[in-house]
Amino acid sequence: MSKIQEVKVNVEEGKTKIVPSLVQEVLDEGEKAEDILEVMIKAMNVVGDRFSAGEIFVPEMLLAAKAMASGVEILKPHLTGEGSSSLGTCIIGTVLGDLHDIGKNLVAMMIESVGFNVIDLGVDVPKEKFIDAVKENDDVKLVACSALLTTTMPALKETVKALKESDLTGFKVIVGGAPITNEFAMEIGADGYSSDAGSAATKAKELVKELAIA
Ligand code: B12
Repeated sequence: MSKIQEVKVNVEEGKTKIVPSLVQEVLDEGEKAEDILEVMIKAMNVVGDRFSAGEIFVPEMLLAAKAMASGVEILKPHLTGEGSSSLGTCIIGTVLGDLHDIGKNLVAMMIESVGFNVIDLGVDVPKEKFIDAVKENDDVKLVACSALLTTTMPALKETVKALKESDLTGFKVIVGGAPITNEFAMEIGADGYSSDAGSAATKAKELVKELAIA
């Protein structure tokens, strides 16, 4: 088995102690950080499928998540560039009722790397907390909301609605997460959507440029 495949299998099996050193070895062998991230995301899809099939349960899913997070820590400096220019503040969080944060953390990392000052509200964030964060922080140009469960899509909708109906201005709202589509994002009134962390950073820059033109 190739070393990169070993990373995948060890993430699937939740081997938090092995994954960081294995990721480092694969990097040292010259493999690209983006490719290592891709196999780890594939590993999480396998884990999700096994969970759906009733082969594994929440504790195993949690271990796999921890293993992936430990690998991402090693990849971090290789995935992000030098965030030079200041594009303003981005408030990010996973919506109310939802505890998934790996994707949100990757998005935060990539958005930071293109020059935003990122304030991460964490998981299970009520809409009021997003609103307060916009009020309490300077130069907020972007609010990014994540939802990973079909059951938390309504909370995403409520959050976007609350942000848009508030008297706060000067920022755009971007949404994402596995069950979210561009169509749903537009339907609930978000300004932008992206399917992955890399394109989220590009979209974030585009949205803030639109703000400057408006
Ligand atoms: C790990 C995991 C967990 C862990 C989460 C740990 C953590 N710290 O995140 C734990 C064990 C806690 C968990 C719990 C549950 N989970 Co879970 N989980 C997963 C799993 C296996 C991986 C998720 C993940 O990290 N993927 C990897 C990351 C990199 O991908 P991502 O999150 O999609 O993010 C990318 C994009 O979506 C996008 N993105 C994400 N956020 C944002 C935000 C913005 C603004 C933008 C632009 C883009 C963007 O960019 C990211 C990077 O490329 C998925 C299966 C899957 N294939 O996704 C199930 C899955 C999401 N879980 C599921 C379920 C059912 C649950 C539980 C309800 C199980 C239970 N019975 O208790 C609970 C719910 C808990 C809760 N209230 O949130 C289902 C959801 C089904 C559905 N239709 O809603 C899935 C799909 C598994 C399955 N196949 O059944 N889970």
